[in-house]
Amino acid sequence: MAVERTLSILKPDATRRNLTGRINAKFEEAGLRIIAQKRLQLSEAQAGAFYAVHKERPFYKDLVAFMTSGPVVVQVLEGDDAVAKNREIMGATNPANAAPGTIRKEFAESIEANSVHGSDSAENAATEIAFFFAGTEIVG
Ligand code: IDP
Ligand code: MG
Repeated sequence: MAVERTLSILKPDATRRNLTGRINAKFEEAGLRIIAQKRLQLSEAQAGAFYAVHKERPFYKDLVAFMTSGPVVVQVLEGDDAVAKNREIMGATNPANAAPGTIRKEFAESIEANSVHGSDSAENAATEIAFFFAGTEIVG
């Protein structure tokens, strides 16, 4: 297993309900280390650019509105197989399909307000990390 880094976002539904510590505990209990973290208010342009891959999807406009509806916490997680491990800890996109014990099963409000984002490949992780963090802000 290779040590990897992945980009994680605690979404506005999570910050609004004061869940940042409980969600971070899930990452740390699973062996992922939070090696960079900051709280941000995303602009419409930032959220739109971050989710540009979903531009043609029917939920894109609502997703951008949701992601700018309150603060987010962006993070870099590091550990063995971090990309896949984080997706496992997060659970399925739709909380109705998420496995017991996952973040989305325990905390998500809906398929849209599903508490966390996690990169879906090592390649996308590198792009997404660079979107939010300068190299000097990441301390492994
Ligand atoms: P992921 O976050 O599990 O990788 P994606 O398919 O990449 O899921 O979708 C990005 C985000 O868009 C989801 O986390 C969720 O917030 C939102 N989303 C995905 N599918 C839907 C949908 O069918 N309706 C509303 N929002 C959706
Ligand atoms: Mg995705």
